[in-house]
Amino acid sequence: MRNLDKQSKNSKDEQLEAYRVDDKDGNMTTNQGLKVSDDEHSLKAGDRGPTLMEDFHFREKMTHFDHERIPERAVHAMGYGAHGYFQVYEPMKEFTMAGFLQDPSVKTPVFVRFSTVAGSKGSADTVRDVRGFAVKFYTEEGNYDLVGNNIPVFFIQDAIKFPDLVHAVKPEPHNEMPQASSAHDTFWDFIANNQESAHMMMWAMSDRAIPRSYRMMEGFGVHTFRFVNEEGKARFVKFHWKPKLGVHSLVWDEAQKLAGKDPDFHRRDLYESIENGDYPEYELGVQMIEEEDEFKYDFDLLDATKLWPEEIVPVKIIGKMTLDRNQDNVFAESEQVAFHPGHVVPGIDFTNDPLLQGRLFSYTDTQITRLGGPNFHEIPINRPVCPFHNNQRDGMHRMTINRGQTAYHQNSLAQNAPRPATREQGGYVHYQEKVDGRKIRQRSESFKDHFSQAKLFWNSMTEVEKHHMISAFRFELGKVKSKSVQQQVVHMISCIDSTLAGEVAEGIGASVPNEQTESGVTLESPALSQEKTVKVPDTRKVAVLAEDGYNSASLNAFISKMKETGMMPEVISHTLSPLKSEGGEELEVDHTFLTSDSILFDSFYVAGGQKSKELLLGKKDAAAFLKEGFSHFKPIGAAYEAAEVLEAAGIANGPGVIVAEQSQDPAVFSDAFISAAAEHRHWDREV
Ligand code: HDD
Repeated sequence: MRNLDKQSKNSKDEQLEAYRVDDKDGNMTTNQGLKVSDDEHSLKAGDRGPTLMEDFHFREKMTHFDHERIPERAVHAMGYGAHGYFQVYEPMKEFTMAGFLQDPSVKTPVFVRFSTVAGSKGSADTVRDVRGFAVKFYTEEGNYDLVGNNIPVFFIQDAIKFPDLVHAVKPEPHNEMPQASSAHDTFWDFIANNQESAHMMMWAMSDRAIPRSYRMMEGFGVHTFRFVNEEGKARFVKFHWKPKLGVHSLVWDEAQKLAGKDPDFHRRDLYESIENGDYPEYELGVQMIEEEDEFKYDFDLLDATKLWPEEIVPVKIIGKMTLDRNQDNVFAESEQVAFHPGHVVPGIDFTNDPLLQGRLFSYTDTQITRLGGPNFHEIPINRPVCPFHNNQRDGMHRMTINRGQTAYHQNSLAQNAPRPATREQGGYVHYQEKVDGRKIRQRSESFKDHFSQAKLFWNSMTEVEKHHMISAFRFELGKVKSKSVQQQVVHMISCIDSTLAGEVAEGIGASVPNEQTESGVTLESPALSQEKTVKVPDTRKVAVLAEDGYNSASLNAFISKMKETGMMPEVISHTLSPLKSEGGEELEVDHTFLTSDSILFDSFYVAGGQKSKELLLGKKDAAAFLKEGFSHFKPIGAAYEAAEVLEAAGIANGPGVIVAEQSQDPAVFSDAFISAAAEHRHWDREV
């Protein structure tokens, strides 16, 4: 049940309240308010006769249904949102005049939409893809949208190439396959022939592209933006979201199976954690570079295929976002929300990053088709919480009733209202950057190093992460049919790292280039490796395998300790009938082996009790369940008497396998299990 008391009430929530309708109050009516007497039968001439045109109720109901769908987003079609709030930790006055970044006591309402990029609306959550991380701040100075991804760089440097990138990654046009996957010829053909994508390619083949949860991934604004303070002083800034639960991923086998067993895995995880009161939290960080240091680095700050290594430009943590309320209606909120990187507030400005500049056009443009006209800002989820006035009028679905005679500027009839505001009054004044140049279609020389940071990323990975990347390349390129495209990609990889190129080439039967072309970069950025992330057990799911005759003393102690720690134990058995312990106590079963699967859990525990153990040993599914969890490197625990169940599954003692000792203090066992669960995965296990 939703914990309404713990949810914060805020100005956006109050505004949305005016639009919420509870359809259970009152009679059924037509859209004109006429009470409906029958919703089961169309109006006919006789009980076997034709339906009559006169049946306005039938026609209205059917017409509305016929027009229920709107075009899905061109990219990021599959997504899911949540409400929450943002609070800054300390005033940011020195760096920016943005009002929502000044007062730590102010909670700015936010709406966040997480998404995949390539798949259609309704496609599986756990595919290998970049994740969208779009945040709308409803500030008192207007809406500010930070429309980011979970990867800090992008495939291309100039927005003019965006349609090409998207055409390449989307299903191929002649057969509309494959859905929500980059493992096909056109995507890799694009990559090999647009080498600026090298760095992003490495991220997309890393574990970042298969997150465990939307709650366990970072977010990045990607572009270099500007912070501008009251004095008009500007600094370059990059935005980061850092999840309090750390950054964690699935393994590829698990991700693929989840796409079938629970295509809504990430949506469900977000929804359920908010319903349970386990509110996802992300800290906002900024990296800042002084304007005078613009050319101090060996990468161009305007190039969106480059990151600023955190070890060189530290991330300053400035606030926290908490997601504490699920949507009421996914269409009204997630589907109709309209983000735009050009929705800014005073104190936040753009740079000349050519990718950002192009985005500033694309987002409003796409909403006009998607949301059916230029008035999408009036849709409840998109309305600012502060008043908005201008001379824009009319258009499809206009809802505002603008009173008065004038709708132009300047005017004398309405004393020139609505009047532009001066900078002192809060008017947005663009940063007065001096620009001087010839009109040319060219890329700056400083954008032409595509491989150094790709190599930096590779150097920063642990051996396990490197191994995952090799497998990802082998998988993706192994699905490519064109030998030429495969070979071109191997050549491209060899410009990054020859060992990686060799491993990939071997896996797909391509040849390794003879000449040594790899990037000479030896630097590492440890912050890029997920293995160094925060490790906590909170909200981790534990599958508790038990049958009749379980030992209630040890199981009850284990379950209460898990709950106390903030972990989520769920009981799995062969049927949903309540279990009876050795002493006759009852225990509710949450799932059966049929309705559940090991891939839905982070860790496993086998309950004690002789009879329970024998029943678990008697059927193959418990062993299969545990074996799969083990092969995905997940922590596994067992009560002393249940050790045999692990043995039957071929699970030997080793990393992340914890079997209670005879008469061991349950608290000691639980602590060991909790530490193992916090580790997320035990990679040093032989599987
Ligand atoms: Fe984009 C949606 C993020 C480059 C054009 N983009 C969209 C969404 C996210 C991003 C998170 C989904 C928002 C939502 O949940 O509704 N896009 C990015 C990032 C980029 C990026 C981080 C590079 C740094 N995008 C990009 C370029 C263009 C677009 C270069 C075009 C010039 N993006 C769009 C779009 C979408 C979109 C076609 C589709 C639906 C929408 O805007 O509202 O306009």
